Amino acid sequence: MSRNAVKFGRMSKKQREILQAEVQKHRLKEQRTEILTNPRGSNAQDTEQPCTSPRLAEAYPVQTWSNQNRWESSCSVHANLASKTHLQKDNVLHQPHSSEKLPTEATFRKIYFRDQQIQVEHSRATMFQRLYPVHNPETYSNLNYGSSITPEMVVSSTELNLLIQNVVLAHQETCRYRQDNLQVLRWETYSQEEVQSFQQKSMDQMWERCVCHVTEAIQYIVEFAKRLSGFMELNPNDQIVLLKAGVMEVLLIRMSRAFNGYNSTVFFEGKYAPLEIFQSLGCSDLIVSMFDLCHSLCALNLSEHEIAFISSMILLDPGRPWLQDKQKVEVLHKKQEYAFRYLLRTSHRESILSKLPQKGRLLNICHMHMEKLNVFRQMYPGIACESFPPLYKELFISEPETL
Ligand code: HC3
Repeated sequence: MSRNAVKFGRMSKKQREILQAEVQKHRLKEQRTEILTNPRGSNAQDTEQPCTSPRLAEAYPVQTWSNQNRWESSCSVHANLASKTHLQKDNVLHQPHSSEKLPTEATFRKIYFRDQQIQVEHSRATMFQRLYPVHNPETYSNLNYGSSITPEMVVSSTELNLLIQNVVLAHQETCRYRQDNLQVLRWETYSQEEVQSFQQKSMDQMWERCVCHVTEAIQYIVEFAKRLSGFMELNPNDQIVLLKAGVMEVLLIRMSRAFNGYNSTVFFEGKYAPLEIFQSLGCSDLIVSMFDLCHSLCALNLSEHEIAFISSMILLDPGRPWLQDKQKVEVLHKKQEYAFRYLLRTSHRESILSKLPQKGRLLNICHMHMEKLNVFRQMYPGIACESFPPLYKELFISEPETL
């Protein structure tokens, strides 16, 4: 999208699409309000927004509120729930099930996680739309609450503490699942029959499903980046460069939070899943590498604060190619580094620095992911083109090919 087109009032095709998406969003908001006040009303099912395509809709049949699999299998439900405000969420917590039997285990999980959810309602929004929502033009320059920190190096402990607060809060506010909730569920694993039923899914079905979840996780990471002090003050090109280069690495770090190192399982669609569950994706070497990395990270017993800083430093990496204002990113990165070291010093955890996975290891997994994606695209060109969410395509499929 040409940024000048926005600036000078011309209406490009993309911009028209953005506007249309906005109108659609408002319509959906109205419909959601209807669901909140009338959760089992006749319109409730019509508002389901499949995350990707009719194919996915087939994979996730529309079900009723009391069906156990509903939340676990549908991205659109995540997106719907996530877009509610806190007030609305409270309403949902106390009202929708009142006319029903006791909540099922799945709905319990749904309720349990809800307080952590943030706005991810444009499940089809691209990176640019995410960074600069049309209705909120001031996002780029004014809204960064960390902007009081000057560009100079931070030195005082007060400033370091502010920076720590910023990174930790950004992380807390943008994690799909709370650590304590993940802990509670960590022994809830899929049965052998359930594993087999995942294994029987076709390759394309499983890819669509995983890509949908991965994209949702990435939406949260974009939100995390936006809340990092100084990020929104970078020029738009550099924001996109940093996100494109860093999101997958941060996803891997975040994955370790949702990983149980004792039985090698990862939280997936409501339960902990062994790597065999992903068999039909046809990329076991990639999944093995991801699981191995999680093992190494889990062995470090990283705190949420530490995970937050590792993530922010990955995102604000001045070494990424194609940065226009590398220096500005360098300053931010240095500040992060000071604050991280300060945090580690105060918690006597400096020793973890030498044990963190090497950059190359993360990069290697990202390359493997790209390779597997390319193989999949060759096998199923239509699916990658038509059914993958725009954000995923924007990040992992280069521009001319996405057209
Ligand atoms: C299981 C998963 C990786 C982990 C993803 C996590 C648990 C990461 C932390 C986020 O906060 C929440 C989250 C959401 C989705 C989870 C992913 C779904 C699929 C992926 C597998 C390892 C398969 C990856 C396959 C492929 C080829 C698309 O990358």
